[in-house]
Amino acid sequence: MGSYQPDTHLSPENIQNVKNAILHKLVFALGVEPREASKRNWLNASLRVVRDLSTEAWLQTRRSQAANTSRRVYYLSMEFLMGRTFSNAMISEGVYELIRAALDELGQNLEDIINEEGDPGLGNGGLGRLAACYMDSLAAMKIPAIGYGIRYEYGMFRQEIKNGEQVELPDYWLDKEFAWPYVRSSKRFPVRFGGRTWLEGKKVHWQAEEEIIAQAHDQLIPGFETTATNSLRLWSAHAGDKVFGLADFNRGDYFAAMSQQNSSENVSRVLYPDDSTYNGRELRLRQEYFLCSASIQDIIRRHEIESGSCINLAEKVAIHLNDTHPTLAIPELMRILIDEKGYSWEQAWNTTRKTFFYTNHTLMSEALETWPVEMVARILPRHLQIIFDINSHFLQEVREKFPNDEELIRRVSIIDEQGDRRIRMAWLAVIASSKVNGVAKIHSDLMVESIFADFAKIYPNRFTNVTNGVTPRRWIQIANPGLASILDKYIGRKWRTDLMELNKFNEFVDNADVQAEIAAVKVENKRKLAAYIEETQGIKLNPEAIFDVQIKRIHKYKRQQLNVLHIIAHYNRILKNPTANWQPRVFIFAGKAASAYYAAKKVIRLINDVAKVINNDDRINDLIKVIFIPNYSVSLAQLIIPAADLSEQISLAGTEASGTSNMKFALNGALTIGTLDGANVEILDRVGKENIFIFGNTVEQVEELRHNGYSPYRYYEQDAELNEAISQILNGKFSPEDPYRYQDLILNSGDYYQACADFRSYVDTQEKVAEYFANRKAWIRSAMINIANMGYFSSDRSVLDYAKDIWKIEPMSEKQLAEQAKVA
Ligand code: 4GP
Repeated sequence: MGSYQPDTHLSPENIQNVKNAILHKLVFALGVEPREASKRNWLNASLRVVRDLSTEAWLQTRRSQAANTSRRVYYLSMEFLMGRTFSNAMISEGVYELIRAALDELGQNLEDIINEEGDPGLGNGGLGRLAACYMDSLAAMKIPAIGYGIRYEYGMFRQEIKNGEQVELPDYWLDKEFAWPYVRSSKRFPVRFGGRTWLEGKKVHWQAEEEIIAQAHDQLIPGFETTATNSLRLWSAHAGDKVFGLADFNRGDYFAAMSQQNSSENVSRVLYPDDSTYNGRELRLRQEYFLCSASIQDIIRRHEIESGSCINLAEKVAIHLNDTHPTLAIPELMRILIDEKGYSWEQAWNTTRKTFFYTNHTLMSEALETWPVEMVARILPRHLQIIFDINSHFLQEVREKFPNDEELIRRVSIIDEQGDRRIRMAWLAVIASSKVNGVAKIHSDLMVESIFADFAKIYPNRFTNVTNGVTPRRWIQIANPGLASILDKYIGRKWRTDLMELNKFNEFVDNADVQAEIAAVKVENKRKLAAYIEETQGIKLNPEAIFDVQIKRIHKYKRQQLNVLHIIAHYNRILKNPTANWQPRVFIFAGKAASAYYAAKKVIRLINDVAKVINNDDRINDLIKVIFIPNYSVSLAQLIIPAADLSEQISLAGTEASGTSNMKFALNGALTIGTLDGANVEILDRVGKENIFIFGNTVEQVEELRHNGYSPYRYYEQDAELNEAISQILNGKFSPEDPYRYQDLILNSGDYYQACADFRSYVDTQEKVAEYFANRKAWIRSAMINIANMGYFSSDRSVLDYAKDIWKIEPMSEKQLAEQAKVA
């Protein structure tokens, strides 16, 4: 810890000081008297106290980063799913117990206060949560970094389930006061849209027709037990005074002018609720440019203050693109360097292509962003010219390397000339980045064999892999304090910042006492989850049952429908043989479906319809319960994951880029049932095949089936259990009031993700799961082997890999972190 760090021992004097500090914030920052303070007031007062501690470190980190000669990385992402701040900040500053004691003396319960905090849903799923884990790890690993994103007023919608169906409600998270971020009134940048360009000599001018202001909001990202405290800077859009439709204003039509203001501010109004499918709407393009333009201007401003000019930008700046969403940062940097700083095209391009790095998160073609040339011409006319220029330089290079291959030129051109002409954002990202990576080994391999095969030929050294990871602070220490204290007792505390320390836990997997402790913590976590479900849904669960969990976005490729088919088959088996020695099971689902994704919403309804029938069937004597937990969030994941026995990772092989919940589950001692897809493959390598349940077709087999004309009917006809389950769904057994509800769901939709092909292997493997669970000692031992061998999947390891192999950044030392320089 740095020298700024206060004494955080649990002494009576320190407790008194913290109490005073909280009371001071309550009165003088919030204007509330203690006797009238609500839980939220106590939360915000306490958050302010912790923020004061982080702020000193934050200011010091900014000074020392400015003095540092190494690069800083700027992580651009349209999504950051940060989860709650308070616990994380307290553990980073080492004051968790101190705050607990102080609040206790003030008559407040820390857990209640923690649960008061909202959970901003500024992301859809994996990509946004990964960005949050990386922010945490970059700070903990002392890597100089700033995250850039958008402060959406409305995050991901709030999901309610009504009559079994998903209902979307707006999530206006800003109505709950949130005392953590700083509004940086001096950090404002104009972002321009539309208008026209013209040439004057060699210089291009851009006369925009609209200008809005990006305003910075900084969230502190305190590194765990280090001075290093990075920033996450989120932009909000403001109309400023330039957007007023001048004509309206002159006519005195104030209201018409104000409506223009509203439409400008729409840019940061709401997160696009989509995942893995691309939704090419104009507002989204404006949002993406808004993020890119404000961030690039800020990066250049900071660099010029620190370095005196723009000249050595690429030596000091690495810009990371979290998927293609921020790819417009590339032409924006080119534009500023050429049009505003007077660089030649070559100088600007040389700088740009050394500065950018790009991570691909999905191979699904429907997720690849493309924008109509016509739309970009209208909204970003100057950027369109730059993209055309980049393309023509690039195609010339390709022609030189591969003469007479016009077919190749057509495929790799940034402009897709088929139909309405479109800009392929992934192509632009690849061409302008020094390195491009996938997020798990199998995904990175498939990436160069499939979507980027041509580019891998043109740029053989550009592609690499960095397997995703998750932060052990949030996903063990905060989510599972019981497990954290067992680990502390047997292997010491260092796993928090060096997760490979978990290897030492391998020594204890045969120790009956430790096994009993692990088993007890698991049951305790299951009780906690069961209590939540009973309170919110009135359903009682048996904590001795297998807790079989699938929580993630609802998407066909993730195959929640395969899980449901197994539940129905299992139910049918019990009904046919009710007295057999069945293992009780609780099937738990959570996740949101994009609001326009009809099939995914139907799957939610099917889960709830099946739940209604099975949960109320006395004949099965509570041997099965099916639960759908509404409104999935980071906080809910923190409650559910530590309580899981079985982790469902059942996507069709070749479709899930990595997955990260698979890592969180295994780290918390759940066994995985999964396909050879994404990071499951690497989890298998580490835990060994005796401690994971792998089933289903491989990527090659999936391809072969597809090649030969896959038909789900073949399986339906040949497999009696599958036939029965599907027929029941189709005949309305689970929706008697509307028997045709699911006519279009499985067979008739063509089963693109081959659930029917993997059904037999899945069901047989589930049977092995039940048998294995009956031998509780063996199961717990396997759970411990999972925990002990998950060290590799720390996001600390991931960001250190990025720093070393991709960004070429050295982590800072505490000594460097104590240095001073002018703050930018
Ligand atoms: C997700 C991928 O689907 C998931 O496999 C991966 O673990 C995660 O990114 C982080 O790399 N993709 C998205 C998305 O969330 O929006 O494309």
